[in-house]
Amino acid sequence: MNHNLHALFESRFPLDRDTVFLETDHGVAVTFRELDQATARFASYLTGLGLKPGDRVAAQVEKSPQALFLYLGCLRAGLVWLPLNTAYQSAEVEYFLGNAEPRAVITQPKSLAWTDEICTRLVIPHLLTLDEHGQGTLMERSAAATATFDTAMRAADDLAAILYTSGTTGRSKGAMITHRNLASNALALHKTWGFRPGDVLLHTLPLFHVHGLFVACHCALLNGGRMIFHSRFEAAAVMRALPRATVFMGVPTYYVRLLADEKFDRAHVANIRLFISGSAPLLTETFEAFRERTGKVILERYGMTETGMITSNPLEGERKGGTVGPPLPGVSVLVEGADGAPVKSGEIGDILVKGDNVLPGYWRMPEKNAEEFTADGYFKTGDVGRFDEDGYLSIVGRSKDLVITGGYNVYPKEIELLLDEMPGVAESAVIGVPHPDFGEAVTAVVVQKAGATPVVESEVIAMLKSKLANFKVPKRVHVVTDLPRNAMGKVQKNVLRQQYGKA
Ligand code: MCA
Ligand code: AMP
Repeated sequence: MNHNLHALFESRFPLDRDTVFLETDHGVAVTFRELDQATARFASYLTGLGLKPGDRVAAQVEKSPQALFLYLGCLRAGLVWLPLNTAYQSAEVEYFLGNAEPRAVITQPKSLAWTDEICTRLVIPHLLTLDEHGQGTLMERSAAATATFDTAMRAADDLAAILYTSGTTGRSKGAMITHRNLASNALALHKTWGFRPGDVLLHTLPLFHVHGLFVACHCALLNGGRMIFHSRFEAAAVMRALPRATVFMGVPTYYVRLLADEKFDRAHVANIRLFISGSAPLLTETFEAFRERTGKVILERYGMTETGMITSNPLEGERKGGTVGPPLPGVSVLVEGADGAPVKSGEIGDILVKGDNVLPGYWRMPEKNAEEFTADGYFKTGDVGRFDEDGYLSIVGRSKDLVITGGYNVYPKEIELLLDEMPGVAESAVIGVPHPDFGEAVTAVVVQKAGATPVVESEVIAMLKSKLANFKVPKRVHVVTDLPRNAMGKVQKNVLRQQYGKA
């Protein structure tokens, strides 16, 4: 049997290949026949360049149907997909490319010059472009490639993708994701969320992270059904498209922004059978406000890049606000105390996960694998939670130092390392503070070095903007004379959060 995830998708394609798979916000429709041909062309072209199954293909491209087809073409050819957020700057990208050693890189025309320099330094043989309209050298050169392709044989444990996640040490790790991981999770979600013929998914998430790429697209592909594909989330455009959709997925900020528009009401959502939220905590007040305004109960689920989706509130039965529901079928979740034993329901502990959805490990980081898994193969999520008496999980905190802003993860250490190198900065602490739109906002507190050049907020922000993806840049920088510490000398970030939480 071929365990290539693409073979599973193909088995679910509708018999009538003229069925529409995707329509864009510009009204372009793509049928399953066109999808099949586009992915075959990419697979033929890339294998024609000499790329072999297991080789990595990195892509830092804006969302477009072609970007999705490129991902699927890579799957089809057995290549390993390495998606990169378009907000990443050159230093961040150089680290990822140096670590993953892709054989081909696809970038945006506007990033070509600096990406070319990186590829030359790292001796990466193939560099192509793809812009937000689905144009570029990739399209030009692959246009003549064969539009048929025999999907490459893959074992279940072969790699399908590598996704970089930042770490608490400030160093990013490549999460290795296998065909088994993706297939098991996609099948569990498709079933749990009751995808059915005729469903239309309104897709507004970015394509370079798990939520938009795996959770959303895989459900639509398994359903052999239609997606309305918006290049980005924009509340007014979503409100216009909702009446033609049946399912919508988003991060909590999307729901906050929809509610912020007074015109958003029951008429917009009448056709929607399921609103799903994840990637960050959905505030109970947002959950309640959405129910009140629309009559619809958002289904919240919980997942991670390393594990795919872990739990989900039910389709049928009660969806409890403030919880992320019970474990998905095939996923085992433990909440453990400090002694390593599971705690009773109602008690708080560390969340551990095991199942076919869980990554086999980090790319070329065996030491991380030893740290992040227990002896019996459970992955340590770094999230802290509790089960209620009905088996619903609530996330009550994180043992990892992480800020989630608008659904994007920011590891404070990465920013603190850069701040500490600045002239005039003695030390720093980066925290998340409540933010009405992004849930949490990144905030920096820096200690002025005595007698050194004064630290100026706007200059700190400008420096960070030149080095980091924009969503990681602190919205505020507070300059202080010292940081609060506990008896062990550890910075008390909880005290800082209280102090600067209202900024
Ligand atoms: C943009 N900005 C942000 C964020 N996004 N600041 C903080 N947090 C953010 N998330 C800033 C930019 O730096 C810029 O600031 C200004 O906002 C405008 O940028 P723009 O790109 O125009 O913003 P936007 O289009 O309004 O984007 C906001 C957004 C977007 C729509 C909420 O961030 C988004 O789509 N987030 C979804 C993230 C996602 O897909 N997460 C899933 C990860 P300046 O002008 O100063 O530069 S997967 C995952 O977490 C797991 C597996 C799971 O469970 O799903
Ligand atoms: P990522 O590294 O982008 O995969 O983000 C994974 C992290 O997002 C998890 O470890 C959680 O901390 C957080 N997360 C995802 N979904 C939820 C949710 N529904 N509620 C709270 N936190 C969530």
